[in-house]
Amino acid sequence: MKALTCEYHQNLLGTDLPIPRFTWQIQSDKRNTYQKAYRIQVTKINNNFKNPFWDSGKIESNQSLHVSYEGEAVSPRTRYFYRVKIWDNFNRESEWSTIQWWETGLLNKDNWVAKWITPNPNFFDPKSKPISMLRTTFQAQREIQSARIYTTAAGVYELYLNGKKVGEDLLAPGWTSYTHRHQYQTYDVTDMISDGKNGIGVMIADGWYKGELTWLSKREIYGSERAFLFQLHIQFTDGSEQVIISDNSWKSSTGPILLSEFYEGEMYDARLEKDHWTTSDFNDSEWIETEEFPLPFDQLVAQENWPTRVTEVLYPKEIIKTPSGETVIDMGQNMVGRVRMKLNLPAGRHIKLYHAEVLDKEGNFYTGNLRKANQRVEYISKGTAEESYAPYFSFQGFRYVKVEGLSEVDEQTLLSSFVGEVMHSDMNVTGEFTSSSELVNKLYKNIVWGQRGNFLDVPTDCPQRDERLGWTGDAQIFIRTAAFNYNVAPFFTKWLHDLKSDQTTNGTVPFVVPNALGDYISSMWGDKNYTSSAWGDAATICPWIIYQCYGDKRLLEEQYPSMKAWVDYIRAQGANEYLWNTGFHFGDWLALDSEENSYFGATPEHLVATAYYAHSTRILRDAARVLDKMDDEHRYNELLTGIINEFRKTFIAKNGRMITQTQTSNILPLIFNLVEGDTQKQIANDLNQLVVKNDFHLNTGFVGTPYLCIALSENGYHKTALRLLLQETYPSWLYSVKKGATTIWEHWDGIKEDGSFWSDDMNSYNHYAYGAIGEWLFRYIAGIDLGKGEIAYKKITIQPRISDYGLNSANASLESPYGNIRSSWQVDQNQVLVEVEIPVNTMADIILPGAQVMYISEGGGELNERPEIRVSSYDSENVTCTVGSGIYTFSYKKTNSLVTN
Ligand code: RAM
Repeated sequence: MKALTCEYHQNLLGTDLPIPRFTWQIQSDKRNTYQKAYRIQVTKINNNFKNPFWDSGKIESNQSLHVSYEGEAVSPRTRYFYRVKIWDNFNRESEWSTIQWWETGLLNKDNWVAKWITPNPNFFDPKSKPISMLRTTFQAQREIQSARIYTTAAGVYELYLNGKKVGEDLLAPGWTSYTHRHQYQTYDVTDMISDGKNGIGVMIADGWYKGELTWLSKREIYGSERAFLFQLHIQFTDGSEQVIISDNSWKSSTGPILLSEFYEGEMYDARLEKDHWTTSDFNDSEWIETEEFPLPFDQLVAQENWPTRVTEVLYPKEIIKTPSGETVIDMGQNMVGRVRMKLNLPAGRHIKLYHAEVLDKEGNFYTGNLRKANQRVEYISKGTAEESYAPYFSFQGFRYVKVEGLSEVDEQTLLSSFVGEVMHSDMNVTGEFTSSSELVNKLYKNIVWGQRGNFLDVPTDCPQRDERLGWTGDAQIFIRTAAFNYNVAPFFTKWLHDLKSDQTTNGTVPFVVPNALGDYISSMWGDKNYTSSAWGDAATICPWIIYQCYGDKRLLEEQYPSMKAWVDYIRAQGANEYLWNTGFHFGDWLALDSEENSYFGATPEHLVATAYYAHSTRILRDAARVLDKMDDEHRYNELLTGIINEFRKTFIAKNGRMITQTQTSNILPLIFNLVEGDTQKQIANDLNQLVVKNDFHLNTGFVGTPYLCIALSENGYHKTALRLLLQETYPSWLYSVKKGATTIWEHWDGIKEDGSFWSDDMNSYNHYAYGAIGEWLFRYIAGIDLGKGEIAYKKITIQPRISDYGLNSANASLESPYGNIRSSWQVDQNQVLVEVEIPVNTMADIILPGAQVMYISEGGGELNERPEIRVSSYDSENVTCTVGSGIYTFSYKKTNSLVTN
């Protein structure tokens, strides 16, 4: 038995889920191993499984993902230990797994006894910038057995107990649609509490709750007051309990953080620090009382997402003196997080740090593209040895840091005084991709960095300018790639719950989730509904992808009403129910075939809208099937047929060609299965021709780009797709790599060939959308894919598209729910080597291109010596071997041109 998890976590602290699910991976020394039966036991007393709280008994089943707990109803604040054993197809019974646990949170609002409190408004102007500090003390009455804190804030908070930070989470409670859903966190503080006197302190900043958001400089979107909620339960060894809560006996003050905002940055005067303010013996006689505050409790939910943390520390590459005389630290990587400094300075020294993504073509520090986001961090020293500081409640998107106030410090000291702390949702890494092209490898790294920078609690478009919003379109475009790189199931579970909360009663999905923009854009474009095709479709696409990649049927079920409301919304929009030809749309956003200075690509917006309408309807129909909703399945199947017919009538000419000849117009019908037979061939041919005529350059935007290479590879033009990938001149993926990019840009020409920039009004250098090519790298270059119609990689397709063009090797792995999948190939002259790893309890079709059955060897022996490998089909181009789990090494001489097109 390998990795055993409960709701994607090894040990899960503080969940409100009444029925958690278990998943396990199995190890075997034999090929072709699968599970025949399992048994799960749960106990409330560690190690005591003699009288388990729940025992599933031996269940004959091959299910090893998301097996639901079926014992008695769980109690709040309770730890449950669990273990699993399995029986396999070789009649082997495994040992019991290691013992792991999950622990419930407060479960429902009735279990909150704490009060929301806020700094007294008579003493603290709620508009004031210094961040709030709240504190109290308490006496632990007896010998402590265990202690838990349940806590959250209106704002963002950091909590301290007896002088130490509680947990490693940053920017808790994260960003949700607070009016509907407000996460609280659970911390195990057993080891932090002393017998006797204890002190608690918390700092609260405005954060997403009331701080500045959007380029419209909106403030107080969710509320006007910072507030805090805290409940500590201490269990004593004698079985008694003590509860410490937030109430108006807490006191408040302000301290060294004079300002902290996401866009603006942070201002810290170390001379104002209040030493030991979170310990019990601090003298708070001058602190002011707090007030109880009437925030509701119904919207409180236990943390769903991975917490935000520092996941890596980067060391500066060099110090640059720019032509205009600035001192700039180069981190060598466009990163998101904060700079930590460690300095020895006299008291009162004022240091300013400015953060930028790029230097301009003269090599000077450049912040034009940040718009109103100052990204400025100021620190005033207190004059002690080794002062260490990094912003608490702000984060920056940057590669370069301009330093002011340290002119006498030499370069070496500067280099050793600063580090970059990379921050994002702390998701597990699941993917890896390399190939024989260093440039492609760099592109892949840039894609991963784009995800890290923009998966900071919500999937944002960009992490640096005065925006950083959860644009729905960007999220749906990138989600499949994201699910290769990292485990994003909890991340999207939380975000989709917010999407559902922010969806309006008529089904409209806002442009951004959480909806910080309100109806601004609609008023700008005069549309009554603030939504757009391809953006709102995140409502159907995202839950479906999470279902496909992780087998998460519960999320699909939870989102189903939202998915349905979105499709029904579209149905009510068009001139007839099969067409979406009204309203505002972003269309093929930022495509290069747009008119001069326009953001809107040339592909007709209603073609995009209707194609996506079909796509969402198909997903909804398939989801209805999965969820056994037969009437809906039938209804939406009919709707889909109607939309496809209408799409063909409206957007395909009599000669079987798209009425507009843009790359994206041809991509969409291929990718969304809106055409077949000769029409499909014609459209694929047209797409290929458009690329060829453009000298193997793309000109697609947000809608076309993610699917361009897939449409080509799927329709017999893989070589064209490869040429697009390997294209180094503008516009192409590798163009930015050649220009030194370390992340993905928002515009193909973010930096133009002459070194000048795209206009400041919208030019991010860390925008993951075009990184959606990552999906194609995994599925069509390395060839790791879900079996057709399969979920969670229960059945895998390994189909390396080995080519005689460009690449001669590729290697990818994916930590799937069942375990590691790997596909690695290399071609040397005509000799092909394919190495594959398939996890236990799954099967795979391995499609070997250019192979002939009798010339294939595996692990040094002939195929017919390997009864566990079944040749399930072959033709003149491919041999398909069907296998169970194991590691396989195929080698053969290729017998024909590997990729004909
Ligand atoms: C800009 C960004 C974002 C995009 C919207 C439509 O704010 O480019 O990525 O989704 O426009």
